[in-house]
Amino acid sequence: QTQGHNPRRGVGTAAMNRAILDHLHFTMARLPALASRNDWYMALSHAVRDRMLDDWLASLHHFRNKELKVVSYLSAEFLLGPHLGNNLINTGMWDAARDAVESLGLTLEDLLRQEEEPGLGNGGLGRLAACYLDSLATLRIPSIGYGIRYEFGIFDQLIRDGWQVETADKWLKFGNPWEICRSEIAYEVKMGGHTEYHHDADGRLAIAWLPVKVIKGVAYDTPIAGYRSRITGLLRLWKSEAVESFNFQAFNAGEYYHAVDEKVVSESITKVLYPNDEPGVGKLLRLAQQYFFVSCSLQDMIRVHLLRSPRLEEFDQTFAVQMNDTHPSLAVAELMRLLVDEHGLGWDAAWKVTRSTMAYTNHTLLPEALEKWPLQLFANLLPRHLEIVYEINRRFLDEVSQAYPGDQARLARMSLIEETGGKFVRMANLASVGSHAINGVAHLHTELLKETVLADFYQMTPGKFCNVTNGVTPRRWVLLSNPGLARLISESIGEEWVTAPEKLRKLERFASDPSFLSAWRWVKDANKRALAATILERTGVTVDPESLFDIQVKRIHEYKRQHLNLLHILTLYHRIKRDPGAQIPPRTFIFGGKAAPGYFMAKLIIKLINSVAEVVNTDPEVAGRLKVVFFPDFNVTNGQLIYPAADLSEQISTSGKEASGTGNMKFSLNGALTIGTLDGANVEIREEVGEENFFLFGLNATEVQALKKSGYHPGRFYEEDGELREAIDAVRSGLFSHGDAGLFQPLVDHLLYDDEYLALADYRSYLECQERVSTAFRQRELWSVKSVLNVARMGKFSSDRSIREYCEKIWKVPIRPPFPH
Ligand code: DL6
Repeated sequence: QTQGHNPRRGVGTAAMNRAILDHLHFTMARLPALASRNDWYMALSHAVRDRMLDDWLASLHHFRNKELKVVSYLSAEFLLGPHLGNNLINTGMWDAARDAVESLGLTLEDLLRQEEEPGLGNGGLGRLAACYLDSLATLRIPSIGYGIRYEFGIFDQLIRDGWQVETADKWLKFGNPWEICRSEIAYEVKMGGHTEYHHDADGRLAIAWLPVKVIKGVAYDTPIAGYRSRITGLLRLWKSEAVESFNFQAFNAGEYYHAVDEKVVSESITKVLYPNDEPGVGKLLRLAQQYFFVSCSLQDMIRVHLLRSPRLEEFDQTFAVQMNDTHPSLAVAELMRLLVDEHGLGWDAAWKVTRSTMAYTNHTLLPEALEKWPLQLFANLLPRHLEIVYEINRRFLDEVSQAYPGDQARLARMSLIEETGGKFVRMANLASVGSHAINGVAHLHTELLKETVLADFYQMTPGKFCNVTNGVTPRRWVLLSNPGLARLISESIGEEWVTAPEKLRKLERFASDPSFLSAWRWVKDANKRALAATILERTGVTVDPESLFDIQVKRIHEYKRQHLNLLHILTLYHRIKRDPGAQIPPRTFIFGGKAAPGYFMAKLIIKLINSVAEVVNTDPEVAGRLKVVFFPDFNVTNGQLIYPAADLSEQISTSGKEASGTGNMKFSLNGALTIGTLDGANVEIREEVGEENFFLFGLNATEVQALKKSGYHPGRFYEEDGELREAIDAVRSGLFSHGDAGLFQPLVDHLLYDDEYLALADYRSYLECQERVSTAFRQRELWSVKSVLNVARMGKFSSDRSIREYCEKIWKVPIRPPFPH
């Protein structure tokens, strides 16, 4: 096509300008004079999407190449973050779009702000999936992300009187310009009912599943631009619909409301994302969601495979399927059902291909987070799958008995069915048995997985286990969110680091260059000022950008220990009140994160943060020295503003509890220093950046286990440490709750009499470490050196490296050289 004449193509400013006006007119049906900001955002987004389509269609066509194995990433969550900015960065259209928008009298910044981010995930696991899509497309690996098109994503968090209030995330309310509904790519998904056996004409046993309900899953496709790779990946999300959305019999009989019953029930499956950290047991709708998306995805994959080859025994040559945690682990039973019941494969052939296709990533060691479904609930929804699970289990337990004769306890532990205290289907066991590879998400996590939750499976099949440490995409998390830093880095060492982050090492030699260090500080200060302005706007709190920005943003959970951070703040508060001359550099403590709506203790922690903020921020005796902020509604968009502005990153979980963490990587990649325990990927971050550039404190995982085993008495730490006592007593006194001594009592009691996550045991070590932080921050030059060295040595934590490892170790997909640009 001739550049500039076709409004759908051409990436210069003039072409973009015409394309935006064209979409405003023909897509949004608006005159410029009457257009709202959303009209302009939609017009720009459509113009950008048009320009992604040539590459996308070429990429989709490429998938049909029989020689290529396609990675299928099954995930109940994709926490994508806003598309527009990322697409402009990855496709190289940023400057043209900005200029075009400005030529229309608007600003790109304003239009970027207009986008409602698709919050289709809870936190780390979903965001990881989004980073992996970016890397898969950037590395030109044929891939499809399969998931659920939730109508309401993760709730929006408001703070009212210090408490978290949840509101529905209506992300689709103004339309979604990035998705394409493929009404003709739709599958039927059966649910409930019972099975019947009969012999067919040839005398073979045939199994019929007679469901009570059939729901339709419709594909919604979103293009995922690789970074300058000319490859656009595919995210295919399923929306549930009624097979028949309108019941004419009911309507004709005058039952107008019943006429749409089916539609309402069917659509409820993909209505809302479940917040995690909620007790999973008993949530029929969640099990239905998991089955629904897994079934649609596998039916889709089988369709694609059959376009290439009629032999389903070769399915594993067409697809490598990665199960992102156990949420999609029904895929094991569903693929067996599709192969055996619907496509006539024998059990052994089906099992062989199922196992060699599937792989399982575990993301948590917390026993309460390991999914298991009440057997009866499972049987009611998925009667055929329960039979398949039983058969897998019977055969598997035979193998276990042969390997470990007489070991009944082991059999009971490894069984897919838990039978002590109620019957449950254990999804981690199903995923482990049905996969050829099982991986943890950081070295320590994988080791602990092998020693604890999956120890029996490791002992029986050690070769299945491997580690792939998580990573994050430097495109969204540096280029897009920290343009000042990205520019400074590229001016100094060239642009290669964006796809070859090991090149960041070249920054090391600039760490001794005073003018570079001052430019580095200038960037950080500008980011801090930008965050300070937003904090003022959102919370009404004025913070000093000169102060140390000490930030903890992540889900609120006791194991992540936001309350340990609070104990430090309270101790500093008391120290300054006791000794106004105390040498404590001014600090701004910034928290952010959502608590699961049903997690009482996490919500109480949010209330306490806000209550402490109220007292500290208005106490003239600490004015200019301490500020505490709870940044509401932490999400990807807000993260893009927050990570670049941090001086100190709080990664203070109890050692052995955080599988990996990825926020830790984003902070460090943006030049924050970390205060952290030896937990998750912190261990590897410290190894990479150097122990002198990382503030380490606390018990390690072995010590945590030993202390627990020997009998942990948190009360002793309280008795023996005066400052700790003072901090806790202040909370229980009502000082932060307008005299209501009872308000925080549950939290205090929890700490004093249980303290499952050892906050009191680590308190003193944390405090001493924080003093080292304060001392270091006073030497600004040295701090900046450490900050540069952090960024220089974070190359390992690019999600490109993680994806290459998955390709090599698990998917057996060839790695292609970077796209030349
Ligand atoms: O692997 C991604 C992310 C890790 O970085 C976090 O450490 C881990 O807590 C998180 N896990 C979950 C667990 N959800 N489930 N099940 O989100 O995964």
